[in-house]
Amino acid sequence: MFTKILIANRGEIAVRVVRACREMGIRSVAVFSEADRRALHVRYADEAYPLGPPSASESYLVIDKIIDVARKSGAEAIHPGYGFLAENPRFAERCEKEKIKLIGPSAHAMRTMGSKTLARKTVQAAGVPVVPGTVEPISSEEEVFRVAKTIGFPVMLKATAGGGGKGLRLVREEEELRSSLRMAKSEAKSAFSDDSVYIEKYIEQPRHVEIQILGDQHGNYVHLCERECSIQRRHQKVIEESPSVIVTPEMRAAMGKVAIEAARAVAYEGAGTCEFLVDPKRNFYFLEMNTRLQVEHPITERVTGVDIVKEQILVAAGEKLSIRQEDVRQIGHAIECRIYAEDPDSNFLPCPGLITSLRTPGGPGTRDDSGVYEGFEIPIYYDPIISKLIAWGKDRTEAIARMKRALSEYVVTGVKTTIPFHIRVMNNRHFIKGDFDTNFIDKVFFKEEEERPLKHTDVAVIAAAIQVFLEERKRAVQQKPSEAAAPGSLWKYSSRPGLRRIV
Ligand code: MV4
Repeated sequence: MFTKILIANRGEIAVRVVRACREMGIRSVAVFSEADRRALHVRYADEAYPLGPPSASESYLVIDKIIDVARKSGAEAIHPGYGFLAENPRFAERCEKEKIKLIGPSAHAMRTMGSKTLARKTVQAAGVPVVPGTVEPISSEEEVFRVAKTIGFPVMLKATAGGGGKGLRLVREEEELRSSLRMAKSEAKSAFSDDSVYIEKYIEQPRHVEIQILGDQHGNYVHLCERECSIQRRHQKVIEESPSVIVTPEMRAAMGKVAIEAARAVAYEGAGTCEFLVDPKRNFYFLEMNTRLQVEHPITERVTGVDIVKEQILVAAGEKLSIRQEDVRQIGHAIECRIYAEDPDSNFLPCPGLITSLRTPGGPGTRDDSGVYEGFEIPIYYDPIISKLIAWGKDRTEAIARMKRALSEYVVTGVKTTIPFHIRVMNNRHFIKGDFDTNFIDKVFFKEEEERPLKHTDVAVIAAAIQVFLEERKRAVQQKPSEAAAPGSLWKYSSRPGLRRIV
């Protein structure tokens, strides 16, 4: 086993990996940019080394700097977390050359899955159902017309180097095809310096369901069932759950089996995820494979009891997976809400800044994976995530109730957060029924909230609340000085919880 692991990441995921190391008796090495000098991952790790300027391209993304710290600290392995260098095959090759074990799949697996056409070709050959379309980039305008007519409109043009929503173009009819192709190519070129695109049949009202897999160096594979990730905004997941309400036991077994075949096709090692689109008739199609630990891995850990990060470390050290497929059980229901320093009332505008007070929820069935603390200033340079709140229950109803309870306990001041938004989703009738697809947030949730007429009872409640507020203020002002604490003092309010503080 390794004695020391470098974590080439920051924030909550770096904290998550440090925790696994500590439990396994492995020393942890943190790296940090100038903006992260006081970050939690730096405090929790056994050692920490500076990387330089705040901008990721001058710190967390600089391969030479990371390798240099690994050398200096004597780390035998590097955990890349997610984002930054996690799916970079050049980084994987460099680690190989330096004889430092990268905790993750080979450069070959990353490269194959990184090219969306090569991934489609490879998994299709392994018997995995892919969305109808091309497995090679489009070579001419004639070809795009021919293929689109064969598979039928609507179609989607996608960047070969894409993934995660960049370089996508929906084409509803033949007339739009030529101009859409030009636009898709120019978008792909500016985003990825690679203008190649391919074509797929457009799946209407799809759900995004993904399968977590684990593989070791001895050819053993297990899948850890599915995660439902359809609740997304601008291709960023906001709420995930496991199990998915639409996945039947037969479907789970079938999706798990093909996910393992996809992994086997690239001799996959470590933790990985196969994303699928599921149409309203429950047909499923491979979309892409993520060759990293994912943000939402805790919900799978919660329902299966498997510590995915520990398994990653074990298999990277050459050990066999600690579990067999027949031991995998999905127990109860887990939901994750990603809590961001963003203003849901201003189009989710990022609101980084100082966290002036913080009280995290606890109690039965909750987990809060966070990289922040009271007094920490969320830097402007990175993803403004505050935490991932996970609630577990014996069934979906209990998981939702616990999530609502935990969200109501959560207090963050100093920055705006997405907590109120999550509370609204947990109360949404479509969400409660499990009736949603990838269009839920924009086309259903916000639209419905905007159009909802104000009921007379709502107006009465608002009027009553204003009345109570005014009366309380009058009472506060009328209090005798001997009784009333100084304005703004918390003494009075701490012993009399019924009294609201009037500022
Ligand atoms: C699709 C699709 C419908 N049909 N492909 C968006 C992100 C990228 N990973 C693939 N995406 C989609 N590909 C076909 N052939 C619909 C989407 C899509 C989507 C997928 C998953 C989660 C959220 C989404 C939101 C909009 C579109």
